[in-house]
Amino acid sequence: MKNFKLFSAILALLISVSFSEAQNQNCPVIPQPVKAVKKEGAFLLNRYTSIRISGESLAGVAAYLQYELLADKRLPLSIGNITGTPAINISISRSGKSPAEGYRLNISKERIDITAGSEKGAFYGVISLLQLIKTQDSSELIKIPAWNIEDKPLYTWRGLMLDESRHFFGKATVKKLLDWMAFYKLNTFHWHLTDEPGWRIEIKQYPLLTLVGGIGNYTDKFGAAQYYTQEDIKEIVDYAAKRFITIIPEIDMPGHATAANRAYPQYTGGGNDKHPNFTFNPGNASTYLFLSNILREVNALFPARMLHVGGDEVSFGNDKWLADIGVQRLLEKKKLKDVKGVERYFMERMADSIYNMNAKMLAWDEVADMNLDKNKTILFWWRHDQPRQLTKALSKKYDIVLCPRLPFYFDFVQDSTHTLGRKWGEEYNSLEHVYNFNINKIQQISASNRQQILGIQANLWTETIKDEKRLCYMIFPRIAALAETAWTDAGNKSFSDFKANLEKQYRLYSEQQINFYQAAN
Ligand code: TNX
Repeated sequence: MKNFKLFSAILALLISVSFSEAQNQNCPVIPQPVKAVKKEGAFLLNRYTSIRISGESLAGVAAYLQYELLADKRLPLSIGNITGTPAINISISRSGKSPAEGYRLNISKERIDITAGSEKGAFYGVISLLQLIKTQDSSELIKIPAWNIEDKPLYTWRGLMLDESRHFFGKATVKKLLDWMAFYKLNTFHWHLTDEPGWRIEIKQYPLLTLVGGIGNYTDKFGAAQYYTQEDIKEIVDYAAKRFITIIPEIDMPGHATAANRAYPQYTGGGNDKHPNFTFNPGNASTYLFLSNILREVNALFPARMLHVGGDEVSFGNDKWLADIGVQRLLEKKKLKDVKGVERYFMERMADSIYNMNAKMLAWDEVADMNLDKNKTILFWWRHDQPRQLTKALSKKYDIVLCPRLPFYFDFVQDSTHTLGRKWGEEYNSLEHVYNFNINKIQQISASNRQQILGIQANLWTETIKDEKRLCYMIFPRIAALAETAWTDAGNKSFSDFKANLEKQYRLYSEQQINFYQAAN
């Protein structure tokens, strides 16, 4: 009898151990890791814990962890080989086997180990550790529960776009956004810097772009000029780089060019009553020089070597093109048939000049109609109601970022009762819609063209967003759903677990005075 009891106890133990080993427990990290196994015990973090790194290339990653713990927990840790202290060990193993951006995080009672194949992977290990620390209930003692985490992202492009032409938010807001992007392992910040209301980036060769073009915004036509100097840009690019975030600048053309045309009317291609001076003039040879000079400066400011040139909604304001003598000559000389042909000529010519800067050309899905170098072009599918454009982009073998309006336009409201913000008929973008986006549900994407999809991105257009408070309301918590959808494989996701984890994030938002929407569903 005694033996039987012992036997069944051992059996129960074995079963529970193997069960917990096999199961991926819901870990309070967003985005949910690929594999997370909870262990017994916890690591006691205190001021005597040190941070050790395997090489100087990890100094920045260690410093990030060090500063976050000081700022958030008032814990001043030291970096280095301090013997006799329990340590957080961060190391790189360049065996070539570790997946890009992947990491392992092992927490035990005695030590914490973060190992990765690259600095970026190590940074994400640090981020997961910080999330485990910050989501603990605050107390004097910081006990980090023991976890063994093995992780890597689903997509290489995990993006967020901010429109600062319609309304300008400024450096402090952008930095805050970059902090949260890093906290959720988003790695690409797409910066929409020019449009109808305002031009927001200093170009040394053409100072009027900001001095005149920077005046006004969507709600106040005559508001004082607001823009980023080239020094500001450098500061923000560096800030992002420390968080392993790449910034993609967007200079919209040939449409959405109104602000530039106010500053330099000699390049305008006209517009109409609703969108005056909406376009650049594709029939004027000096337009191409003007725009290439601008893009050269922009390319020098952003190390990404990727220039987004819009290319969207040209038909909103190209009414005057065919009446222009320069455009008429162009039609004749290049044997173009119609305005669409002119638009194609314009984009292809700009593409040439971008390729000559050794940069990639990025553009909205309208550009799938043109013939560009598939190795040097990335297209953004945004018109969810035009799956044709996605099919076209796929068949032309372009790399593609998916940012369909539904569910990835964060200027769309998140609840049926909300009125400030856009809807698509009755449709809107709830937290759950963002969370449940699944590439497998898009018919146009098959196993054979799947590798052309670089990833996903949410776009924050700001016609209806005037200040940081409103901006945060539209971003939080949808940014967390975006991040998990971009990082975690569908098979590993669960909306109910995500919602449970989100409760802890709400606390963090409140602590940092983030105005967020607490989804009811
Ligand atoms: C479409 S997406 C636009 C933007 C607007 C947005 C509003 C795209 C390429 N163009 O200019 O701000 O809709 O939701």
